[in-house]
Amino acid sequence: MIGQAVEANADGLIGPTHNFAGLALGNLAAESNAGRVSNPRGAALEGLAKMRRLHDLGVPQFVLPPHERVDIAFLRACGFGGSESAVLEAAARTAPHLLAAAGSASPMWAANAATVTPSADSGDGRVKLTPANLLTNLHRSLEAEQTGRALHRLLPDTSRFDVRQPLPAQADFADEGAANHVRLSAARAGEPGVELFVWTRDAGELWAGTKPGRQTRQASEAVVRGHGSRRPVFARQSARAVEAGAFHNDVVCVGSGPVLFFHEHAFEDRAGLERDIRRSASGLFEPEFQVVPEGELSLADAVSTYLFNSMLVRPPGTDRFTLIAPVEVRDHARARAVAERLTSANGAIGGVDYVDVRQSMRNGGGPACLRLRLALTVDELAAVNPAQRFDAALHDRLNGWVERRYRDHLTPADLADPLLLQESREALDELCGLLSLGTDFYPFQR
Ligand code: SUG
Repeated sequence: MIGQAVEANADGLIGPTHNFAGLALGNLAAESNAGRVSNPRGAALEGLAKMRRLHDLGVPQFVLPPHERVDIAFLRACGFGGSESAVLEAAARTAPHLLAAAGSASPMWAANAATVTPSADSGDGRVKLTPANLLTNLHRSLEAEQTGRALHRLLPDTSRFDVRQPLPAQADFADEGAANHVRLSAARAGEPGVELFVWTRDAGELWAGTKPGRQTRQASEAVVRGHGSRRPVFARQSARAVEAGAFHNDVVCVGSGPVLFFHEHAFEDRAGLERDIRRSASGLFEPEFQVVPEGELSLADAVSTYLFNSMLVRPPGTDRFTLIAPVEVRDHARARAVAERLTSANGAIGGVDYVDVRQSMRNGGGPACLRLRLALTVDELAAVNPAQRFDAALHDRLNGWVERRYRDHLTPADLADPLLLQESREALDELCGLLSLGTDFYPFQR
């Protein structure tokens, strides 16, 4: 029997070291903002306000904790020795790029935390999660282990949730998680669905692009095997989209329920993609493809506004989707016109709501990047760690915590400040209490 189901979100809480270090090659926003002064406090408050918006719409919302940064263990593994202050000082002087990698707050982008297969679609009837190895970028390759720990805390019931090991940490298996995965299903939640796995390069090919292809076909196939995915569809993202700055598929495509909303040039073989999805969905639901042609919005404008990095959510009790779009879409005439056309067409998307996550956007992270989607049955939802469930009271506590603990300006050079390390650890130690994460969640606590 098919149970009731809901789509919840777990957002990455933006950490105290949020900064603009220009670490992500091929991510145009991050490249162009390198070296700017960031506002970690403002960033975290923006992220919390977005969580509040979803919570107020009635969508179950959870919080994923930031990771410990600066990652001193990583710097030690790179050969720096002595006291922590000596490690920071020597890294800043001789290898600032390693310090920047060790200090990035990149775990905020929870869409890259893992690939998630709902229980209705998995081989053994459990929700399957594979933490992404994120090995294309040095700073992001430091995330997988702590992410796995965080997912175990969030989803402790192993009879319902299977948090797996990341794929082998080798370039053939480069994996960026849910940012390259879309799950489509009937409008009624809880039905079996179709999983779209989008890859950018083949492990065996000589990559001709000037920007990295972060997801291999082999990685997607390994996730499908591990999850026992019942109805996987594979599609290749277009090289053109990667070159235009779509370093993840969720920069040019978003889907939920039966709706797949994407740019004309998002995929190498659009006809093949639509055919394969229709075939897999046959007997389950009728897919609805909402395609934006280049003439209506160029790929370049899609990347700069992050229209497709909107969230498509269906608030409980409503029968149409709301597009949760970044304010950059509202402020761009052509992108806004696309959103308005969609919502006035009497189709599946009924409204658009704008959120301000500008600090994250400057690093190439829009509303959809900040969240990991969890399609859950009602029983599974009840088994998620309740201390990490976002509500008005937790919002107040976390706002207060950010106001007290976070700096309001930071440059990549500030990562060398031993005081920042100390402040960050004290903040995370307090957070463990707020989210009931225990006293051995972070490396510095052990
Ligand atoms: O991996 N930016 C992230 C943005 C991730 C966005 N996520 C999704 N599209 N799902 C990245 O490129 C920039 C950090 C810096 O340069 O300081 C960064 O890592």
